[in-house]
Amino acid sequence: MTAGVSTAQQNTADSTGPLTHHELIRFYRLMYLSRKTDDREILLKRQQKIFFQISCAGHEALLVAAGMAMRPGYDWFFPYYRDRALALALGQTVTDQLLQAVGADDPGSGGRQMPSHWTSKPLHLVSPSSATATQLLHAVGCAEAGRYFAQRPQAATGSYGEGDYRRFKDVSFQPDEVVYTSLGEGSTSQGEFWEALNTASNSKLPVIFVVEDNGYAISTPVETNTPGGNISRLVANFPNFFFAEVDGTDALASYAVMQQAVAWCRAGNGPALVHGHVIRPYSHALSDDERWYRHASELEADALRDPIARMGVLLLQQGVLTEAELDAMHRDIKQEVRDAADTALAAPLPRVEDIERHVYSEDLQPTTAVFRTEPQPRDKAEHTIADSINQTLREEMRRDERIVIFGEDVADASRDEHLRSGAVKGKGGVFKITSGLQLEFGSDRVFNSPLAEANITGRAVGMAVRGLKPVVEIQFFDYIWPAMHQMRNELSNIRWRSNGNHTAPLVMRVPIGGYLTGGSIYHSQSGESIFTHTPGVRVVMPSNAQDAAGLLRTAIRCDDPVLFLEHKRLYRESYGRAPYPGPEYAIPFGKATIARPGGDLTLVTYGAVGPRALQAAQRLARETGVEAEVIDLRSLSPYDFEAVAASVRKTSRVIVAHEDMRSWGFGAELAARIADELFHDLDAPVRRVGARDTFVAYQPILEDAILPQPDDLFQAMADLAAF
Ligand SMILES: Cc1ncc(C[n+]2csc(CCOP(=O)(O)OP(=O)(O)O)c2C)c(N)n1
Repeated sequence: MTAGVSTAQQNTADSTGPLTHHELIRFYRLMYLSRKTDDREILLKRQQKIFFQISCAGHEALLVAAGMAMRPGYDWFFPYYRDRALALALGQTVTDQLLQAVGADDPGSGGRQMPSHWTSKPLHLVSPSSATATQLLHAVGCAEAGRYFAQRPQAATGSYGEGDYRRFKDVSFQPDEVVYTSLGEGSTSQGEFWEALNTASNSKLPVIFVVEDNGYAISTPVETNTPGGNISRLVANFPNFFFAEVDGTDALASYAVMQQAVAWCRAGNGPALVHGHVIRPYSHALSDDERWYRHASELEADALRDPIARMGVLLLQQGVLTEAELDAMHRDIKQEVRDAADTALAAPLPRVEDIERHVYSEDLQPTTAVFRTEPQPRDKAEHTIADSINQTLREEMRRDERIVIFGEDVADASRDEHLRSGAVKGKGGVFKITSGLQLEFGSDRVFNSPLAEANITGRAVGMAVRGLKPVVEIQFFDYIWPAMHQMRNELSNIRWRSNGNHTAPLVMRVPIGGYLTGGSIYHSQSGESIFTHTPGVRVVMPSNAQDAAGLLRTAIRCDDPVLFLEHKRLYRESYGRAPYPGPEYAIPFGKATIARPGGDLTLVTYGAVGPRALQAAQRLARETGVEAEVIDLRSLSPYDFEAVAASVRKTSRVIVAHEDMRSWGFGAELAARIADELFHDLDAPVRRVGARDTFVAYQPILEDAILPQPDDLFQAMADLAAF
């Protein structure tokens, strides 16, 4: 089908529908439990016993409907902060919710997350961030992973050795699993909403998007976010979707559309979008007072639609409960919430000593000797970095069926019938690094993404949470910025914020750097220090073919997210060519190499400055007799301070040189640390060489002046030697 199906506008229901009396009572109970938990949190916040409150009030009917229509621990859930009632319906306890509110050592985050960040590993509630709409792409990636495992069940099983991330992922999947994700109507303005609909639609993925439309995004009304004021009208042309717009304060109507949406997705028809009109009786959060920007008449109209009051009346009218039974239930629930609050307030607090736990994997550290193997070249033929990366990807994909590769133009050809017939040769990336991989491994393992970097990164996070190993490509470092939000706020900290419950070990390969003669502003950028300044992500940058193979293998096999920076200028240079070191060759992260030994001064560098520094060091030795030791860090986070310190203790003089701008660059941190920790070993100030504090210009004479050249490095070393 090419157009989505839509249910009747504004579904309503006034009978008790398909639910039994028992289910109706459970439905109401969950709604009331959610509201009373919010009320208790508000009280606790006023008593300064918790530190933040944001409520589910007014959204309960839609969310209990979703929870009751889906299966915890079977389906997957990527909720947002309003979804308390969903979490309760799935089986999360009030105690767990209040443990998070008081900042106790709660099972979902260990005191790291604000309240309302619903997390439970057994229930498949995946730890959300506070950013609006990022979770939608994770849901898409999760659904892709579920489908992948269903089609390749053997990829999910297998026994693996000590140095293998796969030991830590329980890859369970269900052939008809469905993925839930939700957001407010304001958040549909985020690009990631549209990027998620794009892939869910194109790939007919079983994802239910629930738009909880309470008419406001903090103080901004719906028409400011959504042209025409109705998101259902805007999305209606996405193919393959089931669409439903419903009064989300009507419990039975909500349940009916949720059931239809789930059935649509389970049957493999494609995704669904349920747009529920709800109310927001408690302002945006406790720090907000909506009377500042909403008229009293609006609030009164909303109050008439309160979902709990509506369902209470329905239960009485239909004879499901008597008033006395309803009162008794209310009393029970209030007591349950009071007891849970007492338990939460008395619970142990997280330990300060544990702050740094779960920044990185504790199970498999890429810095350890597990990843140290000797090169075993099959022959002496020398290969470029480009060939070495392609070969490593190929061999790792042969070994591990969980690896998938995607990104812009990385496939040989999306229309693969022409590829298979040999009529077209295939692209395989703008730098041809992934050339031939789709042909060998198939279009479900190597495929093109839409032109959207957040889409690539967010989907990869969702896949990695489920146990796939995405090795994605960002086409140019210059265009990594749309992915930055996903990298900084999701990829880097999902392990930490969930206290180790959810992890996303994946690899992002990124061509970086200049010296291209004409690369200009948007094809020459560096900027590695922005990522080394982000905890939770490993950053490596090889400068020769052997290191590229060894570091990439460690990146793929380890249990942490890795940013793998590939210098474009070095891809096919004769410098750095090496025999291919074999299919098991790995290098631990955080180990530098001495590219040139010397006793008079130390130059620490990495990337494309490496060969320029060697050239300068040879000239220095020739012309002045000064022998510089050149250290290639290879790995930037973690980096090998021990190697730097050992060299500085020997030479007493050090320069840190890199291609990126000097100010605020990677060298600033390294120089500061050397000055701090090696002060007594130094005979001269710590010097830095880096690019000018501009962007890189197109005209070659400008590019040469902006980026550090061998002459600059020579001069800096000569000056330092003479100090
Ligand atoms: C990317 C991002 N920008 C801004 C914020 C701050 N913020 C938190 S909630 C919110 C409003 C969200 O409104 P809506 O999506 O309609 O959901 P609602 O809270 O109304 O349920 C904003 C702007 C954020 N969390 N994330």
